[in-house]
Amino acid sequence: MAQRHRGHRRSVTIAVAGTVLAVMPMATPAQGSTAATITPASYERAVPASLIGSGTFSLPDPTSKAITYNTGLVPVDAAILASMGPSGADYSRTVATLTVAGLLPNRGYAVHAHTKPCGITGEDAGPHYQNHVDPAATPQKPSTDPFYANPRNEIWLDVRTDAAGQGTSRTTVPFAFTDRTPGSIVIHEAMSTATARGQAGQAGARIACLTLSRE
Ligand SMILES: [Cu+2]
Repeated sequence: MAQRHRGHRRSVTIAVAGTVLAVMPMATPAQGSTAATITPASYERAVPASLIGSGTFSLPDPTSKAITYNTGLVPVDAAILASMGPSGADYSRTVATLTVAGLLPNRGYAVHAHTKPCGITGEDAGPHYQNHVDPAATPQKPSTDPFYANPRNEIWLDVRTDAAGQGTSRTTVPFAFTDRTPGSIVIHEAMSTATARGQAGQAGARIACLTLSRE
């Protein structure tokens, strides 16, 4: 619980309290009928964004939401469904779920939320989404510090398929989305995500990607 009130979240709360009048008109479309009752105190408890994505994988194409970069491991027409949304009485947590079908049977796939939407190459999805962003990470050298690259500060959805190539996974993380949300779900070549110092979060080549949208 103490983590919620440190660092990033606190700075957002303060900024909102000072600028609530400027924020309110922009918030109105998303808040619907509750807009009239928004105050600085209640705004912080507004429901965080929910994200969803689904599709069947296609070869890289700028208009596709679900892209495979390795058809040997993620065949064209394999299917994926992912969702992320607030959980807990005060929306302080986020639940993420993943369902896949048509992948290789009886195989683990390492899967994470990444910061940006999918693109023509796997690298377009950016680094892993982190709640507290590793200050030492750079585009050339992504976070491998297990203090930041772990399944409580990132969203890991490593999945194992059954004999029919279907699988589901689910995780609950102890943070809510504030001003940032993930842009995609990336499937990696490795069968699970590394956790050791210097390797944490790594999972090999990016073999497929699903773009997430606000629900
Ligand atoms: Cu990843």
